[in-house]
Amino acid sequence: ILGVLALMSMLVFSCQEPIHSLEEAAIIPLPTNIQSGSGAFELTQSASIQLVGSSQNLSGLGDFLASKLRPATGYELPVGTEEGDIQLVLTGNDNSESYSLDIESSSVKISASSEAGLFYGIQTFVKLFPVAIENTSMVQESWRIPTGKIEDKPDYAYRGSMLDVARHFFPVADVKHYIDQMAELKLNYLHLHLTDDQGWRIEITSWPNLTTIGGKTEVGGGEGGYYTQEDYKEIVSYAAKNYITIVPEVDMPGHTNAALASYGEINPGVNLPDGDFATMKEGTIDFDILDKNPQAAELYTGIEVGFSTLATDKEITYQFIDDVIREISEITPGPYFHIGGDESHVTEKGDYIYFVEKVQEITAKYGKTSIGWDEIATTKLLKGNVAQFWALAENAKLAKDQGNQVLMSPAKKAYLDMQYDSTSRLGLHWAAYIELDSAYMWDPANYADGITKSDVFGVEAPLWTETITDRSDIEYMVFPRLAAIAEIAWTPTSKREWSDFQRRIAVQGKRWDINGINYYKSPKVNW
Ligand code: TNX
Repeated sequence: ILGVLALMSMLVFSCQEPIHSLEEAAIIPLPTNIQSGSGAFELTQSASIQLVGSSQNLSGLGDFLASKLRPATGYELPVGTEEGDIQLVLTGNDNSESYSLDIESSSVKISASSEAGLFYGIQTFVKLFPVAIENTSMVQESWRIPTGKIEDKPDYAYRGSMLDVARHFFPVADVKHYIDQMAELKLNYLHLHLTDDQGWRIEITSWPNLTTIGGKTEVGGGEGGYYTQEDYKEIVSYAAKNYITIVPEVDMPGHTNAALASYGEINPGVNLPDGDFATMKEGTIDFDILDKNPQAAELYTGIEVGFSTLATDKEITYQFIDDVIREISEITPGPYFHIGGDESHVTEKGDYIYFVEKVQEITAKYGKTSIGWDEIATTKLLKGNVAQFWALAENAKLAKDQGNQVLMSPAKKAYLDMQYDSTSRLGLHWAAYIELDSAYMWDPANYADGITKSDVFGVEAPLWTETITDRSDIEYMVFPRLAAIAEIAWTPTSKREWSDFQRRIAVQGKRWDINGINYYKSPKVNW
């Protein structure tokens, strides 16, 4: 009897019941509109994918869908223009990210007026199948999904995450893996925090020491690393295939110790090679030369913030910044360049304003819109530039009052490096402990005093990596919270419900299990 019971429980465990209506589907982010039908569509051996319409990558989208369904089903799923059971219909070529998904008992139609919309429709479709669809080798299942119709579009056009590759360096493969996970959640911007006190992570050919010196370490004294421009291009194009735009950040004028260690001339002040400035007699030293060439800073591997600053009053600093922004902009097809601007505690206020205004001009000269941490709103913002709210509502308000928008990343809700609770092995807690329910229950349009929906540019969840050293650590801090933030960015607040999210995230956990993702098993969820 025991043996029979064990066998039965194994069976229950291994074949998850197919869902009986579309409303039971566990899709994250929750689609805006779901109408259940009364039948079922079954994906069978003979199924094929039909492309309707034309665009640069329509067939790539067909292949993408096939590649999601082939491994677990073992079906061939040919992709072409002949009549097929699954139709991908591209009806236009605009910026919309909306899609509709019609499931009838004999066919499925995913249609959209943009490739991105089709991509999201595909992501939703795949998640209607039993979770076993995630397997990379064949499983016996009945691949049935309920009929009905989904119409869906995002609430915010900018749905992002940030990865801090400066405090700890992560190889290209880890970034690609992160991109895959983001794409499943319909996130569309990956902000790479490429520079900080502890490391410079992007090759700048005109200033090679940035990587040969500044890239050689990280928090805790590890060996660091950097992306060559070829690596960066590879990340950009991999992201683009997932309808994700890269936003590069060069944090300045603070958070620049790695750059200051690489080149003496961009350091503030005059540091004499040996000896004491005060005891030098006038006429014995060439102040001009010294002023151009103060000593470089020491490399830094701790986790304090706010101690470094570029020289804001030197021509050479702006030449440096011009070169950096030019080189990175040339290999960045996206419209945004993040200029940092946070925690510049050792830059005089007036110098900070002068600096940030000048850097915005340089960014604009290279055709990019600037994004910066909320402190940049204390300067005059160029039209269209964006302040990223993380701490100070009064800064968000300053941006709004200038007619600029705010990207919402409140540290108390959206910071993925915050510990879940006091027992978390990784993370910091200066802003808050953020359990999954806390990460889920807030509204970007109603969070910072004085900021309303029309002021909100979008939502972004940053992962700072002072305490994070590898892919598995990243996954532990990011999941499940990134799913919560993705839903906040995609699904209108009026449609979101914590109890329903709890149900859906538990199913998502099963998908993560199959994919080997090291997510945090929050006690708030019945996994
Ligand atoms: C504050 S948030 C920072 C980062 C740290 C982070 C740690 C912001 C704009 N600056 O430099 O990594 O806290 O949580």
